[in-house]
Amino acid sequence: MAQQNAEFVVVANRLPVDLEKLPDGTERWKRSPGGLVTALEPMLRSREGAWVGWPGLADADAEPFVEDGLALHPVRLSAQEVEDYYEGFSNGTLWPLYHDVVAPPAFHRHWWQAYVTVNKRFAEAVAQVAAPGATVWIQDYQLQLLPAELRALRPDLRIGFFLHIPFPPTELFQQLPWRKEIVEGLLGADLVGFHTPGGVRNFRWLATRFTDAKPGARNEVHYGERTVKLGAFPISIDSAHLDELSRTAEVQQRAKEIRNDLGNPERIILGVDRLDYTKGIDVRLRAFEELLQEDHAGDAVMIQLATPSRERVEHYQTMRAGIEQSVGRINGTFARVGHPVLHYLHQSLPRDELAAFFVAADVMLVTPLRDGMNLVAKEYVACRGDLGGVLVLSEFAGAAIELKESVLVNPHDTDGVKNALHRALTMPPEESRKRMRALRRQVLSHDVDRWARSFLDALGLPS
Ligand code: ADQ
Repeated sequence: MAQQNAEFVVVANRLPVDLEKLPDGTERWKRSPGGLVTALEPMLRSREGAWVGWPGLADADAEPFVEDGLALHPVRLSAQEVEDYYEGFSNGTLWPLYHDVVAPPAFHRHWWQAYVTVNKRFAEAVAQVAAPGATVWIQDYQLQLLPAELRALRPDLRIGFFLHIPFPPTELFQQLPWRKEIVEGLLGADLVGFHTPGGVRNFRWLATRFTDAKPGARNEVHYGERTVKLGAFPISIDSAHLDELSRTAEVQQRAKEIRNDLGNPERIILGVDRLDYTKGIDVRLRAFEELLQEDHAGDAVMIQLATPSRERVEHYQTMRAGIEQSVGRINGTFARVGHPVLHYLHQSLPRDELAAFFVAADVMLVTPLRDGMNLVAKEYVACRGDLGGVLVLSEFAGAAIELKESVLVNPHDTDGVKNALHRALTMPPEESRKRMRALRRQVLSHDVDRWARSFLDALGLPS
């Protein structure tokens, strides 16, 4: 393994590449593009960067390698660890707990043990890779013990942590049997970042309640000899690139084809999500169904695109069955032969195809019960250079703080969502254009580069 020479290290549960096993038993690396990789790649490449993460395949003994100047360091997870640390504690305990308990979290001691073991393994891997005095940026809820574990091994490092999901209200966080350990883990960082000021407030209160940390200035706590900075850094997307992609002749043409394939309805309603119970897909299906029952949907067709996600976790299997049953019921009642009112694709689509759907959609329904940020809302706005389309957005998405000119809804209020959908379907173009113009001003001026830069500035990494 390369010895302690990376000046800037990103650590995430997953590497930016996936290891795939082919049917003949051989393995190959496949790039997994994402906003985070795009935003961080230039910084990583320009300063001897390294990325530490799991390659996505259990029991894989992959060696570190360099791709295009970026050093990739795989961390091994056994099949049992994938089950207990990843599917178990990360996605069966923390994910529902941090999303306002919209599904009941399970607390299992053997899941917790695996979480501790894997976090320690990540700490050892990073300690081997980081140069003296290097900057390390840890990503997300799977690695909340890593800041303290790493500091114990390498007190010379500058450590930042960013949480991509909401940090929950204090009463909910306190359900966690290992609440003190998690807070102490995070306090190992020099800077702990959240999407929203609410996350900062909740964490600050818990830090002073469950550890010896003392409140400092507004966004600080004093912990032992150190000061830990806290901050809100709302993540974003590669706005300019998506704007450009959506304007290409190919994407514009494809958007027309989609409308044509749907039978040229008056209005297209769109939902795009990872298939996750926090995203409120059921909420919007119910609102659409009721609008159809009341004969207020006009000539509208709805499309729900859902990327397969966490298919081995039980809550996800139950939710998927429920959604697919609703889709069947709605079409069974309201479709005509050759004209479904609701199209459901349980598929992951390429970027340009997704952009074409955004361009085609007259109403974008984003109704999570709770979401750290929600990038889909921002992607829709970035694709609407024509100022067309109306965004309906849940108040419980982090994005609602910035995207105030959307039609904001409470996803727990079915009548409210239904009325908002109706309002969006019938909104006068002058009003929708005005709103979209304001939304675009926000999204295009606050992109993912600006997000990364503001976090790293606060952490003290020189440009
Ligand atoms: P996610 O929960 O995955 O992210 P989100 O922010 O909406 O949620 O990002 C999903 C991404 O997947 C988007 O880029 C979207 O375009 C893409 N996607 C969804 N469905 C797709 C499909 N069918 N085909 C192709 N692509 C699809 C977590 C948090 C969020 C936070 C992000 C970033 O839960 O709250 O915004 O991290 O911090």
